[in-house]
Amino acid sequence: MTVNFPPGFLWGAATAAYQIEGAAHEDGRTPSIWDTFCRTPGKVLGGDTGDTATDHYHRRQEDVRLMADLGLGAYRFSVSWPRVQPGGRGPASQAGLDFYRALVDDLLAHDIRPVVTLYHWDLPQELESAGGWPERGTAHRFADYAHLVSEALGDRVELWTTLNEPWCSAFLGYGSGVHAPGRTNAVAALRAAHHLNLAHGLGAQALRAALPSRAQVSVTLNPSAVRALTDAPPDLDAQRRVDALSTRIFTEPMLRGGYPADLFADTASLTDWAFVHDGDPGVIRHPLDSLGVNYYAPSLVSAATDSHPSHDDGHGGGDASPWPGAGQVAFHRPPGKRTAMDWSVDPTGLHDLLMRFTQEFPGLPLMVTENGAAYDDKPDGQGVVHDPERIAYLHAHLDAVRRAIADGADVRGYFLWSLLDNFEWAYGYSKRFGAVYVDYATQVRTPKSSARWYSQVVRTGQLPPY
Ligand code: IFM
Repeated sequence: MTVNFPPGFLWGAATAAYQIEGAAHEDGRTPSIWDTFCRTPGKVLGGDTGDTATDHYHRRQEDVRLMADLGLGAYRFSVSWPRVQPGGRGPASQAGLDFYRALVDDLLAHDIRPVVTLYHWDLPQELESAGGWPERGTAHRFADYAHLVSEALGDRVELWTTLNEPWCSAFLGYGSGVHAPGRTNAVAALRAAHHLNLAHGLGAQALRAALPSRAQVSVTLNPSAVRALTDAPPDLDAQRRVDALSTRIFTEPMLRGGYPADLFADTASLTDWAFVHDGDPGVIRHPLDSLGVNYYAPSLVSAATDSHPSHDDGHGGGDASPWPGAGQVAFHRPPGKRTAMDWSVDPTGLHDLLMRFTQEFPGLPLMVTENGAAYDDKPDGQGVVHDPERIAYLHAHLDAVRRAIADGADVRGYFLWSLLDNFEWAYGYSKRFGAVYVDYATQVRTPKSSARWYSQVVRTGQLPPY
């Protein structure tokens, strides 16, 4: 049966600056923590860097035409902080801002709504050298940066997102160290999480102060759809711990104004959380116009036992953990199909998350700001890229969104990750998430069969039978 999505549903695709732009040394851009990390031996597969990426900085117009050909209604991209405010403080780079002004103008000329994310992981290296996210000052620098971007783009962008997936910035960047800046310190990771929350609150305030009242302010999280292996109390406790560290550490302060008590208890042997100052909760809690949810795969956990020792959750890091205070949690491989990231394919996790937030935060609109899958796509002899697994993945997950809407969730849009194959962080260019194939030697773009399929969904607002 063909099913319809609500009128006005926003259909889009997403990217992030460091993953696609390239032009790392042009027009005054200074290095970000990812430029430094890529140059640290052994950190990124194959020694890949974002120096050229998909050369979007120079192919902006071609890429916007591609989006228009697909019929996209919206495009979610991030602004590179070190491109528009070199060094992370002080005056703006007009050349950097001009790039985003031109991008937004191109999008609007094609009736594509720009959705700006201010921070998708590319902290200016100077700010990391001054302490990075574990230091409070970084949150204030972020607010200045938010102000500067909103002044430049506020007349033409209505949809704003402060941070993308702060869990990754804090816990992969400072806990397991598999992301930039590659530090492995549990307390630094918790401090980073708090200062990212503070940055969100201060940034949201700066946006509201500078933007016209029609502007909408949001944040994008990657909440964990975490399941317990059994209903036994120790396994349920493992689930609770991971839920606190992955999801409630952000949703509770951002949407309710305080950290969960169980998170403080779980991490009490590591820190007394004195870095949370009086007044911070009131700053972090900021009325949002929507909550962005990124979803790829669920997690399956239990209490660690002799037969199920605590082991890697798939985020790497060896002995260093992205889960401070959850050392006794064992992560399991859920059964079933997997993507090229070795992530399990389970759309019920997306439905569960959308329903959970509907129940926990009634009245808060939701937006699926990322969803997609990596597969080992290759052009055939005719240069055509067939990716039936991605079509199946997208179909199943859009069906989960459709079911959530039918069950009462107020989901306003869906953004496929990603428009283009791109730099997949520590995996370099080895993982292809794009609906559009990129030949990195020539930079030629070839829409995959999933792009044509998605285009039909976008144009009709209907999910065809599968
Ligand atoms: O590529 C990333 C993106 O930058 C953030 N969300 C997950 C994607 C796939 O790993």
